[in-house]
Order: sequence, then structure tokens, then C-alpha cells
Amino acid sequence: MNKITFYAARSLTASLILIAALAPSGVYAHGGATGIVKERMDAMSAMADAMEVMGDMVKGKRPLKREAFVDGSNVVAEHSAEITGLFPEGSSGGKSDALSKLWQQWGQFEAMAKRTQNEADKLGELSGNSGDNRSLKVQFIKLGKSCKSCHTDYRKKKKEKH
Ligand code: ASC
Repeated sequence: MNKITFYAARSLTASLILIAALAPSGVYAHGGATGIVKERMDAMSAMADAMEVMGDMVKGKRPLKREAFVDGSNVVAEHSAEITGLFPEGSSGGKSDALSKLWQQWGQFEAMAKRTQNEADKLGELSGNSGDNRSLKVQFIKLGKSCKSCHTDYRKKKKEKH
């Protein structure tokens, strides 16, 4: 193994440990939400479900099927394209877990949604070609980090949630 391969392998391993440590999506209770808040929670849940299926494959919990990545990345790409439209100004409060700074930093939020869409599109391209599974895993991790960075900045922490 040359040096670059070694570091790449080490960073993939570190990333796998990182994603294994992430809270499962099921910890977020969406009960009681209505209207646009429910709509965006349903979209997030659909993306989380798709991420969970692919994540289990990346972690080796179930056999990796490239078709599952084609489907999963499509789900994430389609919903992430809708994200900004699901957060009209002032739609925090109630059952929503969105932090109001999201609207103060709208440009940043928009850029993050776009980045998630781009990362999902890239994952879709990779899963549709005959490349190696390793690059698929690396791209999946990039996508997960993009989801996570937006949640870190703009979603209430677990203890503040409803
Ligand atoms: C998911 C999910 C998220 C993201 C993030 C990835 O499956 O529910 O919020 O992926 O955890 O890092």
C-alpha cells in the first residue's frame, strides 16, 4: 500500500466510524406537526430512510447493491431540490425543529441545500456507472456530511426538541 492509498484508507475508516456514531434518524419525533412543517419533516424522513438503507450497505450491515444507491441518491436529490421551498419565512415555532437563524442566513442555507443536491447527484452518477464500490462509499460519506452540517447549524439540538 503506498502512502496515498494508506491515508485514503485510513480516512475512509475514520469516516465509517463517524457515520456509525451518528444518531439513527428514528430519534426525531415528528408527531403532531401539520402543514408545511409536516411536509418538510416527511421529506427529511424520506431522505433519512434512504440514507439509512445506503448507510447499512456502506457499513457492511447488508450486502451492497448498486441499484439501491441509484434509488437512494434519487430520493435525496429530488427532496433536497425541494428543501428551500419547504422553509417559507417565519415557519419556525410549534412542532418545528428549525432554528430561526436559518432565515437570517438564508443564502448559506440555500447553498447547503444545493450542495446536498449536488452530492446526491454525484452519488447517483457513480452508482449508475461501473466504478468501484469504494468511491461510492466515499461519495456517500460526503453526502452524509452535507446533511449533517445543515442539521448542526439550523436544527434544534435533540434536548431542545419537541
Ligand atoms: C441520515 C440522517 C441525517 C443524515 C446525517 C448524515 O440518515 O437522518 O440527518 O443522514 O446523519 O451524517
